[in-house]
Amino acid sequence: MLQRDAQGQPIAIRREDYAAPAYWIDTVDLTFDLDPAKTRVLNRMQMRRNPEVPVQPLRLDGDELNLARVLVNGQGASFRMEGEQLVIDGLPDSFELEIFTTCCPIKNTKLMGLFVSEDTFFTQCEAEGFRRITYFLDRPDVMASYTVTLRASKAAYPVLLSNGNLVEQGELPEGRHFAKWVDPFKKPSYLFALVAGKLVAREQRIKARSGKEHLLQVYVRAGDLDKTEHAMNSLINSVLWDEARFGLPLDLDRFMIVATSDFNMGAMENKGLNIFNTKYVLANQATATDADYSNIESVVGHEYFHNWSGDRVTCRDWFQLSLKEGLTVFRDQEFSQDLCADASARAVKRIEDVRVLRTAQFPEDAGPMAHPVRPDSYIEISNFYTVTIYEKGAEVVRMMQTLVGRKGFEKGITLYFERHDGQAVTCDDFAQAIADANPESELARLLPQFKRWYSQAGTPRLAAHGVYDAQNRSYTLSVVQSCPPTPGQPTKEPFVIPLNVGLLDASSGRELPLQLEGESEATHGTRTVVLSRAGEQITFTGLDAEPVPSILRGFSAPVILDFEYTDAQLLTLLANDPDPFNRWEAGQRLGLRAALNGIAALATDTTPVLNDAYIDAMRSVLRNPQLDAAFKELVLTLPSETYIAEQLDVVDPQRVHLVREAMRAQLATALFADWQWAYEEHHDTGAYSPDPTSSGRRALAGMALNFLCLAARASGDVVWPGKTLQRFKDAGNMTDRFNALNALVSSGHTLAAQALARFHAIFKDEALVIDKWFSLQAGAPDRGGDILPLVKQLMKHPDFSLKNPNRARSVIFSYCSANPGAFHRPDAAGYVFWSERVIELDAINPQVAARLARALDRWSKLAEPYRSAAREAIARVAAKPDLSKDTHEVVTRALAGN
Ligand code: B3K
Ligand code: ZN
Repeated sequence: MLQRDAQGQPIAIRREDYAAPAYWIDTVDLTFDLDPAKTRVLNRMQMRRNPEVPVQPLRLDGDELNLARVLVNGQGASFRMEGEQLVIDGLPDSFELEIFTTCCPIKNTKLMGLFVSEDTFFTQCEAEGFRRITYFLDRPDVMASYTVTLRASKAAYPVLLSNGNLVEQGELPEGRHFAKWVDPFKKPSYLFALVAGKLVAREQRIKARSGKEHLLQVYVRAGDLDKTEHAMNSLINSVLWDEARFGLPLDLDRFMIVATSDFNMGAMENKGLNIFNTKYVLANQATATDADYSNIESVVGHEYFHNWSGDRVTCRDWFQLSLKEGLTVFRDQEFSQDLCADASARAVKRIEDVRVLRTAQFPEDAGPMAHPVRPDSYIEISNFYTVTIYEKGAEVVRMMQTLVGRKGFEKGITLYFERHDGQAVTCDDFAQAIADANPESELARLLPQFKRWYSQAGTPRLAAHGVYDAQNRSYTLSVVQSCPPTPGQPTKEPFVIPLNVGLLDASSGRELPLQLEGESEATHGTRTVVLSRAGEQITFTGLDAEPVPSILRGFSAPVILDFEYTDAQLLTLLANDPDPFNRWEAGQRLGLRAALNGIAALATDTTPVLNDAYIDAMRSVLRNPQLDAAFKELVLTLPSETYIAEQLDVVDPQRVHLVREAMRAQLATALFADWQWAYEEHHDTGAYSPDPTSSGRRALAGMALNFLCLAARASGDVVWPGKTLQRFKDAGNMTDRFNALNALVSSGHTLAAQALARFHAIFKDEALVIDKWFSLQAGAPDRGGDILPLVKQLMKHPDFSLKNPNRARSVIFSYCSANPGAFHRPDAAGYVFWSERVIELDAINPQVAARLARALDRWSKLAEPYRSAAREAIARVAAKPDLSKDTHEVVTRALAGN
């Protein structure tokens, strides 16, 4: 229920209002009688007053609970309800509180609290779901010891799981049984979990460095056991990696992962009992793509790493969410990189991560939902599980590592866990620990200013300019930083920015030694220059000619770099930069420049054209025997429509789409022979293995097939589409099969229909594959407005369901959030569709609805008629009475944006 103030406005929670809890909960003893229609929950807590807080009534959070009984020290107690809160006055300093409630898991479509998915009970408590299970101090700084007894029908729910160790189990009358679990670690309520149902497990015993044995389990439904090997291997690798890289061991005898097909997000790090969306667990070569394999590895790692960064040390309040999320994303990114066999594969991972940041987080930081990595206020915390908290938060941690060095960072992590183990702490505590472990570092010297990364929203911009002084043989880079206003933050102070720089010789492309003014010797390779003022100059000496600067190598800070590169300079970087990130970036800049010129030219009716130099450069990359296939695939991928749109002040999405499609068509035709060569050279990857080298080869072969089908569309050639269909039929793994299907669908070839039908027939019983089938169609390039009618048709398909988040995302989000060329229609029908779905979903699942609501975040940048139509659609949603506070917050912020 939406809580409103006297003016009828929903209440915002503010960081500055944080106060310690008035009571502590030492132990919680929960007994569940599980029943889908009416589950009984007996909650017995040992509590005491917090002596550091003035005496006040106890206020327990609740949400959609039926309260049956409240006992204090075994006696009936008087209490009152204030909204959804249960309030008890006149309590002694310490007492036992017993609360008996019931809830209805089968009707829980929000998937928060206790819910049923495919006849199995699951929970999701982060951030505020525990209050939907029992009345509680549902806040992360209240940490308690949990004992949990689960009782249920043995036939229907043979497996009963909760956090920690199984201490007792047995039979009960009437075909029921029970299991009792004790978690040896104190935890906040958001880490509580239970699972009950018909499940089977893949098991593996491992020995840690200490010699201690652990049991690892991956629980799934009976038919899915053959899809758990990769998740198990990822888990084993995670355990070994955290111990090796940060000295952080597994602290439990048993570590469980359970998969469910109904889940609002990717996965959840409940102590010892991680609950996962099936999408991030189940994989075999027939059903999962290389991208699925790599996502599973990251998400399994991510949740496992939370065991320390999140569970052992947690957040004091939800404003500190990035304390655990930013750090844990950083850790999972490092994990995936460390598993790579070589530098090229590491760079590919870095480029992929930066691409996510720039296509999703930069727009967020420039839009109405922009918020600092540590927000100052929220209405609904679920709306703040964002790319800013996660991905920008990870970049902030990465900058700390850059400033103190890899070893220094490891020391900092050790100190952080030594200091704060078992505590609920803040982002300040984290930064302080890293700095204190490295007292001589630039981070320690600049700490208060560095922490502006936590408090100031918006993406900083670096305007850089280079001047060569022939007389002094010097080159001076002037860098001016700025950051645009964001909601509630009209002005910004300068950031601390670690800037990785190198110089290339303009004629040979070779890397030049670096000698800063005042230094007696030159160094080789990349230098980190730490910027902290609004404007700075960096002068390099000993240079015989104007060099080509390679700035922001490895994307050393989450900023936008403006530098007036000439095409020639970019071509030099693309051909020679030893920093693979900037090598890729040079190609992106060239592609972006062509796109922006094309968009501007279209206004005067000239056809957009990629110039020969660009085409030749792309051919050289494609044919370069020194480069890996995965890297080539990234370089040859044009900047996305979303990324191009972000560079424009006023966006005509149709024009962006048209120009990018024209560029793709041109690449297809101009490089036709090269694509044939690339396909023939890379399509055979032998027995399936998801490693970076073979997945890179598959990615490049898939890209080649895509361009070959696109070229065939223009030329009328039937050979390649035919070959593609054959490839689709013969493929030995899902990656090759799906790439072939995609090539037919996205080129709009007539063979696509039969391939789609066949694909559905083969995989009709594989929900995750059927999601791909929906998503491919809803996300296909629009031709003359054909996608929206198709999307509406797909929603009538018997396999479609709005209640299953994965399925809803596969159709609706693939269209509204991931297919701008199809969604932004001049007739506004896409927006009307969007507003109807947001409203419809809001009544079922507010978290999913609020995510979808964000699809129009950037409406105020749109050109007319899109802008007015989008605003109207948002206003229509906002005007709906009884909106959840999730969706309400998103749409009102969007409208306030302009
Ligand atoms: N911590 C969870 C996210 C919970 C989202 C709640 N709306 C997953 C993760 O980041 O690992
Ligand atoms: Zn996380």
